Amino acid sequence: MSTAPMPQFPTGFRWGVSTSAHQIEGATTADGRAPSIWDTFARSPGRISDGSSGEVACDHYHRHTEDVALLAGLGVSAYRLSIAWPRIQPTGAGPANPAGLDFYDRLVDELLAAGVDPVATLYHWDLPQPLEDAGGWLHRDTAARFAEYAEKTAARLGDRVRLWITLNEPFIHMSLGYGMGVHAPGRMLLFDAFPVAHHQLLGHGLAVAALRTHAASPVAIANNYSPVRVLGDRDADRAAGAAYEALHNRLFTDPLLGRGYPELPGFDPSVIHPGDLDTIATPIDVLGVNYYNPTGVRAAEEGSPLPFDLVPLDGYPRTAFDWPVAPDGLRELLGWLRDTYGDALPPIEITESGCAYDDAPDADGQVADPERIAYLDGHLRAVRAAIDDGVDVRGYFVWSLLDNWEWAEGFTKRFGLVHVDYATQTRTPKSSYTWLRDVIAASRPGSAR
Ligand code: GBH
Repeated sequence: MSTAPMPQFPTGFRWGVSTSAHQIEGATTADGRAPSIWDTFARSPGRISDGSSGEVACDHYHRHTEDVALLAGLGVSAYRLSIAWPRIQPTGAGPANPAGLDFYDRLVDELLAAGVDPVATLYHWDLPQPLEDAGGWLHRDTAARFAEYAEKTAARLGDRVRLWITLNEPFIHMSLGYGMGVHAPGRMLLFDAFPVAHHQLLGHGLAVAALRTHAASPVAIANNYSPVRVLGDRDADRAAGAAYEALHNRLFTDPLLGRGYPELPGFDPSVIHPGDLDTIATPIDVLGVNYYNPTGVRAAEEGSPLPFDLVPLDGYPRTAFDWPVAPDGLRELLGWLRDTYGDALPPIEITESGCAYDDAPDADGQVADPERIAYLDGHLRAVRAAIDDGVDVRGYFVWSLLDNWEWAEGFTKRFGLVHVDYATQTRTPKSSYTWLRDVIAASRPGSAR
C-alpha cells in the first residue's frame, strides 16, 4: 500500500456506500411483501452454498435507524440502497402497497436528516415471483411492468431521492440468472438468454421516462464492467477478447449510448421492435460503473460452446472470492470507456467497488481488515489517476456498508466496512470503516491537509 498521502478529490466528489434490499433487509413477509425470485430460488435445495436465505439477512428492515447512524458516523455524502419491487407491488402489477412505500419513505427521511443523500436503485434482481411465472425478463411485458413500478415509486419518493438508478448489473442478471442458472431465477438458457438483455434495456428506457415525470434528480443505470486482458498473441485470441468485450462490456452500453447492439453470435434480433432502440437510448445523466476485477481471455479450446476461454490472471493478490485485486484495471476500464464512447459518455459514478475477506472479531472484539484498507486505498488512487487522465468521475461507492447475504454464496462472503454477527445482529465497524471515515474527512474542503 502506498505511503504517500491520499490525493485530494475534486470538490463535490460523492463519497458513498452501497447495499441492496434483498441482501440486507430480511423481513420478507412484513407489511404485505410477497416472494421474489430470490426467495423461491433460495428455497430450492442446493442453490445457496450454505443453505441460507435472505429471510432475515441483516434485519435492516427493523434496524435501519442503527444503520443510518453508521452511515452518518462514516461521513459519507450518499447511500445507495435498493428498493424491493415485491414490497411496492407484491404481484408485480397493480396499485402500490402503501406499507411498502412507507418503509422507504421513512428511510429516505432518516438519511436526509443525517445529511446523507439517498441514491435509489429500482431493481437489484428481486423480481416479484408472479412476473417470473409469466416468463420473467424473457417476456416483453415485464419491461412495461417495470416502468409502471418505477412511476409509482417515483411518485412517492421522487422529491427526495437524489440519484435514481434503474437496473443493477443487467449483464449479471441475464448471464447468471437466465444463462447459467447459478442465480435466481435459475434458468440455463445459455445464449438463448439474450431476450433478457433486450427486455431489461427496454424496461430501463421506459423507466427513465417514467422517473422524469416525477423526479428532477439525475437518472442512471449501474452496469458492471471488466477490462479485458487478451492472453496470447494469435488472431484467435484477439477475436476472443473482442467477443468477450462485446458480450460483457458493450451489450448493455452501446445501445444505451445510441449505437445499437454490438455484433453477438446467437443474438436473435427479432425481439427488437421498431422504436425500441430509441427508447433504450433515452438520455441518462450518469453512468454507474460497478467494478470488481479485470478478466483474462484467450481463444476457446476446440469444441467449446463459448467463443472465448476465461483465464485467471496471474500476479495479483486475491480476495476470499479468489477475485484478483487489480486497481490498475479500474483506471484502464475508465480510460476504455472514455476512448470507446467519447462525447457520448455521460459523467461516471463508481456505484460499486469492494472486496470480500474472512473478517472476524479478535479477542477484544475488534475487527481488523488491513487487506480491505489496501484495496480501497489502491482503487481510490486509481480513480484519482483516471480523473487526471481526463475521465469525468463524480463519485465512488464502496460495496458494501455491511457484511450481507451474498446471493448464491449465502453468508460465507463478507464485503462490509461493518462486520455483522448474524446470530446476534451485532454491528462492529471494521478498521476499514475508521480508515475510510478519515479519508472522507480529510477530503472535505477546508480540512487540515
Ligand atoms: C455485485 O455483483 C452485485 O451487484 C452485488 O449485489 C454483490 O453483492 C457484489 O457485486 C459482490 O459480489 O471470475 O474472478 O473474474 C458482482 C458481479 C461477477 C463481479 C463475477 C466479479 C467475476 C470474478 N461479479 N465477477 S472472476
